[in-house]
Amino acid sequence: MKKVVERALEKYPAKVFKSRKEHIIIKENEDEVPEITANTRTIPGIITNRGCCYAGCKGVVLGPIKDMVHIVHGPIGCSYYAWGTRRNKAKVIDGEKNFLEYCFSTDMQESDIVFGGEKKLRQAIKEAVELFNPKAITISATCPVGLIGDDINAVAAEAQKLYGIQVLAFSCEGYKGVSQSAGHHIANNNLMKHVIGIGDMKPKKYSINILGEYNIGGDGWEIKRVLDKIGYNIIAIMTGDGSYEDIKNAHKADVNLVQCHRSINYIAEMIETKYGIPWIKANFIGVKSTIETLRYLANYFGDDMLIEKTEEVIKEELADIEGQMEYYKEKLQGRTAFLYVGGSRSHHYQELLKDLGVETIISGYEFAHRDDYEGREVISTIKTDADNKNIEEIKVEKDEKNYRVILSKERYEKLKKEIPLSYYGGIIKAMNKNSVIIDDLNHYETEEFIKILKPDMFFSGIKDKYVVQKMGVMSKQLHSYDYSGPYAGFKGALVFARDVAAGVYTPAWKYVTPPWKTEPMIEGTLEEEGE
Ligand code: CFM
Ligand code: HCA
Repeated sequence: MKKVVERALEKYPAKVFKSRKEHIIIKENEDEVPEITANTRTIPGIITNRGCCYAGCKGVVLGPIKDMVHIVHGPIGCSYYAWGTRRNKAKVIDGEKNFLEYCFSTDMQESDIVFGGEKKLRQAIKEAVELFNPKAITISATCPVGLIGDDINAVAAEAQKLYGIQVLAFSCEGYKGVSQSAGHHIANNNLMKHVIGIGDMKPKKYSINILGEYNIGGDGWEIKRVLDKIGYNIIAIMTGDGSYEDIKNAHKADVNLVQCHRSINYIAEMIETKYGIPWIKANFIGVKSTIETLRYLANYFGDDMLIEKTEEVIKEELADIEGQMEYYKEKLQGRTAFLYVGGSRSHHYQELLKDLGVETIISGYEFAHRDDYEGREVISTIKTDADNKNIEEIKVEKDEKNYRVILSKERYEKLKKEIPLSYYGGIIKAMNKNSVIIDDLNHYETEEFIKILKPDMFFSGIKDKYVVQKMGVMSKQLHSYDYSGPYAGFKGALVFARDVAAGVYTPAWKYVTPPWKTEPMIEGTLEEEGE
């Protein structure tokens, strides 16, 4: 396997080879968790799949909150690209507002770059208030704003006074971090500082939040359907089909379920410190994972009624899908996958693929940190560099008025042994011996690994899907789900199984020849098939 990696990288200049090697590991032993280099700058000139800090802040975390107007302060291109492409669905609730179909931008021009854009931003906020009357506004800065020094915080503070609604400024200029990840952190900080904790609703029994679930293709709705059936009361989903009103009350929940650890673990941790609410790592992708997560949650509350109801719902849901899942498993069993998404799905989807008998032989993340690879136990050993230091680390303290002791110390310690309480173990432990784990994969390496490892299917994003598809390998987008979904929970697993089987079995593959059938992959001559 080591040779495989060397072969994939052999054309690189020595310096690039040395750097990229640190981002690629092979799991040589079942119980080994090797160290990986992650969350560092992409080498200039390399075609990475990563996005920018603004994408992580506005696009990922803030964007799905439907009842706030999200103004992008910058040239129109940054907004236009992000307009509706992430498929974070939302529904209008009676009398409430949903601005997700709009795209609000200050449309900065050259003259604004030269003379400053604050005036334009003030005007944009005024128009947004007059035309849409939102409950709150966010302002996200793109690259030029930071470069010319517009003071978006001052404009936001002034507007907040003038209009009497919250106006939050996010200095998430694209270059602020090495990837989207910096933007997640910036968005988490401001939501924690200004929104979470200001609501005063009276919570019901079994109140929960789901953190890091963005309702792509309707995933959040499918998860909510099952949790509602069991009897949980979801206060806030952050931020899929999200609402400013709900997020204000997030501090009233009894537990936080964390689906995407990378994008929101900051809020989970800060809520625990400030309000005493523990979090559990969840995974609603995959049938076995969904069952496991539901059992963790029931165990957390330790209520007999909930435990019983959970088993009843699991039985009911399984009865609905089991036969068909078995059918698709027969069709897909024994195949291999190359799985490469942003910061969570590359792990979560391995579990769903396992349900279908498919083994992930190579995987990794665009922008995750070492803890998403190696587990949270390594956090204290992660070295900080100038790029990390650029992102504010906010310190929260116990809120004496709203802090609740939800679990006694003894119960906390006991549960910690049984469920992933305030813990995430990372992707490496979930992968098989000899699998390749790769950080910040680039287009060149994608093609090399496809040729060398010959996976049966490739799961990634818009930028590389078609290259690989044209190489003759079934390719599927796991960001947008290729406009399908939901893929979460029980019913979602079946939709995924159907889509993957359809992709693998389409007769179109007869018309494409993978490169390894025409080009020799090792020195030597090619012989005709069958000889
Ligand atoms: Fe979390 Fe996400 Fe992901 Fe992510 Fe993203 Fe996304 Fe993703 Mo695209 S929040 S880390 S920054 S699960 S937008 S919904 S699909 S890269 S793997
Ligand atoms: C982003 C959003 C993205 C991009 C998807 C892709 C998404 O990172 O800005 O590259 O296919 O999920 O929409 O991750």
